[in-house]
Amino acid sequence: MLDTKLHPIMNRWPAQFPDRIQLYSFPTPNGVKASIMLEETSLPYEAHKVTLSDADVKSPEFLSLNPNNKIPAIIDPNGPDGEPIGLFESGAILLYLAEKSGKFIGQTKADKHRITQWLMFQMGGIGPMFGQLGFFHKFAGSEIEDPRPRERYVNEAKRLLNVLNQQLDGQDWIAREYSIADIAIAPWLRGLEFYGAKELVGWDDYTNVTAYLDRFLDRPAVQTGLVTPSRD
Ligand SMILES: N[C@@H](CCC(=O)N[C@@H](CS)C(=O)NCC(=O)O)C(=O)O
Repeated sequence: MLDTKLHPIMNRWPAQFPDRIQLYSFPTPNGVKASIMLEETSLPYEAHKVTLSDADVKSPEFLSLNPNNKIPAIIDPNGPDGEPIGLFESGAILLYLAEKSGKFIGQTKADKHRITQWLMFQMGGIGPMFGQLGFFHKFAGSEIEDPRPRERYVNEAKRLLNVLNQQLDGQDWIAREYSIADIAIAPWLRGLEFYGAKELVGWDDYTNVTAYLDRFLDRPAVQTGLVTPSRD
């Protein structure tokens, strides 16, 4: 194992336990995917708070790990072949931790591909579309007079919720058994509340989805992951 103290990010966010997975994150829908997965797998880790301010995500130390200036990111000091590995993009982190732990990625190759399919559905669909909905409904975009951008993302969010609602008919989890697809999707459903957009998308009509989110939030690992690292 290489000396992880050599990574520049550790000058700004020092590791107390350099033999553990280092998580650089903030409790947002993308950030908590990594902390929930680490909690669910019981892999030893140390969490560092990296806020969304430019002073953190655009600092040279953070950019040395993720040139795309976004949380979450990890360093595993004991990666493939015992060598350290740094990773960003929450979907890549979930796949990596699933492979490392052998958990939440299904039992068969076919399961694995179905779970990956729903993970990508979140990464390419729910995440970007709900994120834009938040921008045009709650944040700076809400001041734009042209109603079309907001309408577009409201309609797209509804369409995606409908796809989820159908998929969850008669099953508890998105790819039947609990998996990284759920760890990716459910935090974004909770995000609709933060955006004040639940009524706007007709949340209560998606009864399979609302029950699914409650089921997810009941899990102890999820409850811990949602507040890791602490915002304080
Ligand atoms: N596709 C990326 C998106 C990550 C992302 O958008 N992170 C946001 C917080 S949820 C962020 O760090 N924003 C800071 C910025 O854009 O400056 C992933 O899934 O990891």
